Amino acid sequence: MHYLTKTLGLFSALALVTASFAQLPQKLERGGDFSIRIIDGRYVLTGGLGGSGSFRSSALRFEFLPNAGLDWQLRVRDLVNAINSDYMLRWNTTILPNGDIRWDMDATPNECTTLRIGSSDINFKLTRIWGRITLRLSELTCQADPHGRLNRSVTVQMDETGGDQNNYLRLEGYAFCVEQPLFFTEGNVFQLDIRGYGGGLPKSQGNLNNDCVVDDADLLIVLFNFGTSDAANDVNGDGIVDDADLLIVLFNFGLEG
Ligand SMILES: [Ca+2]
Ligand SMILES: [Ca+2]
Repeated sequence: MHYLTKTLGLFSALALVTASFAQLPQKLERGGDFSIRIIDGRYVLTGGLGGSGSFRSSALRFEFLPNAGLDWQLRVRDLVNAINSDYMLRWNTTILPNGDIRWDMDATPNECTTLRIGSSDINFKLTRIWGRITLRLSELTCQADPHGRLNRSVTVQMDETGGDQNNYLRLEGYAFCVEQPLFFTEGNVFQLDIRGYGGGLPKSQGNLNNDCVVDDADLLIVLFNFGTSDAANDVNGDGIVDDADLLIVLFNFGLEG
């Protein structure tokens, strides 16, 4: 009996350790979207077109794709401002054994678009673009998105980890859209410094007061507004606060974002 209790105790201890690793990616997914910014990086272009400089982005918001875990997508132009293409790039997720998130993207647009060099737009056939981002998740106290892009509080911070081997962006194509070796151009982005925010719980999960937990405070808000059409307190956004909203709060009761 004593032995059994000890064994069970060990199992629960292990389960707790596993849970703590799994928890942050799950929190991120429950949030539904995230904000991310490339604080700094370097790019080098070689071949048909040459050049180098800094590579940065403003903070942007992205939603996770429906029923696809932490996968997300963005347009080429959102990733590389200098390229005027709406081609969608999908980032596929791997959660590494240590809890880090790895996003991989590899696309072959084969599109004649433009690439801005200095102040001029040069025709450029983007044949392939690919990259990898590896982020370490850490827990934040519930607070407004420091990037100011998400309209709810966040609980997870993400920072790039693993150096250039695990954080890079590359592209290949042809200057002037002329598919000759002379015009073949390669782009390499490295020394990336990336910061992201996510987690928290959206209103749609029953967190009406934006405090990153579904609890009795949210329940009271639904009860006090029961039967009204107050959009701020309408969990499922169907125009009325009713038993459907109450059920969402009850079903998620105790959930922490
Ligand atoms: Ca709440
Ligand atoms: Ca409702």
